[in-house]
Amino acid sequence: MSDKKINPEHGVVVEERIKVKKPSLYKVLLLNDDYTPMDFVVHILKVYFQKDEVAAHEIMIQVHTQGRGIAGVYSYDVAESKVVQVIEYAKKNDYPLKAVLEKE
Ligand code: TYC
Repeated sequence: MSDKKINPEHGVVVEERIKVKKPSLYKVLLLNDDYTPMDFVVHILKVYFQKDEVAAHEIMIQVHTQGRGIAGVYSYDVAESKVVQVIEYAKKNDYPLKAVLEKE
């Protein structure tokens, strides 16, 4: 950002450059395991990551076959809270589903 001002003491235009950093983004990754049912992972993707049935199924299969997959990309606070909510919800249902953050 650049902000030009006339200095009233000497009438010279001075330019102040202010560095504005864009906030970093974080991926929420789901990790594969052998116990969490596929339907439960699809449900998680729909409820916590606003995916439709087709997208949720694609991501679930990606995790199942590749070991991990991107559920969504968010600011740090949102991503962190999604990870906590997903792990807690899975735990409540006795599934070992894991989610982690990764900086973009
Ligand atoms: N591998 C699991 C199964 O065969 C399905 C699964 C998919 C588990 C994605 C976790 O993040 C996951 N039931």
